[in-house]
Amino acid sequence: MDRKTRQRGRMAVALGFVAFAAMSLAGCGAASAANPPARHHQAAASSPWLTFSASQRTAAVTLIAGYKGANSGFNYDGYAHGQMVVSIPAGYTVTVTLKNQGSLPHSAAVVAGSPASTTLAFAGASAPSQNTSTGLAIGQSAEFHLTPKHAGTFYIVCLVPGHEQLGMWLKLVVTSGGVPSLSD
Ligand SMILES: [Cu+2]
Repeated sequence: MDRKTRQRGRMAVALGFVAFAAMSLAGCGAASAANPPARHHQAAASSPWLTFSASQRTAAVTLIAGYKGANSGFNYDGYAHGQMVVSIPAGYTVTVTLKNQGSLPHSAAVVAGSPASTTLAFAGASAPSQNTSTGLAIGQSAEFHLTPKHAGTFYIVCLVPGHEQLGMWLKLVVTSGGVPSLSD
């Protein structure tokens, strides 16, 4: 690699970072404009909590723990007690990002059968990846991926003891077709 190529490489990285930072800022703006623990029925592509690519069969779910203190802070994106349903078609690869904006540690794990279950329904389907009962420290983020192969009903739950009982869980429905969506 000659020096010019290297400089161009560095420039590209710098530009990429600026673009990323701008996107992050835009993302925050969009989230706060869209805000109130929103009644966003079928928000899908325009939702701050779910984006997807039908052609690549990928989806990204953002879970903000302790969002605006709803349900005494025991919520994801302002929702608790299964109020928000995340629907993902089987075969999609889903990236779930947990951001802890609450005042306590929290985690997010995908379980089956009942929200009270503490057994992961998919290998590695938790954030943080270890110590889910200790949870993610305040202000931290972590992500995990899952690719559900079959339709079914699952739950996204906080495994910090007591939190699920206080309502810190959402529903995750794996559908046999369609596109990803959110409903409440
Ligand atoms: Cu929690």
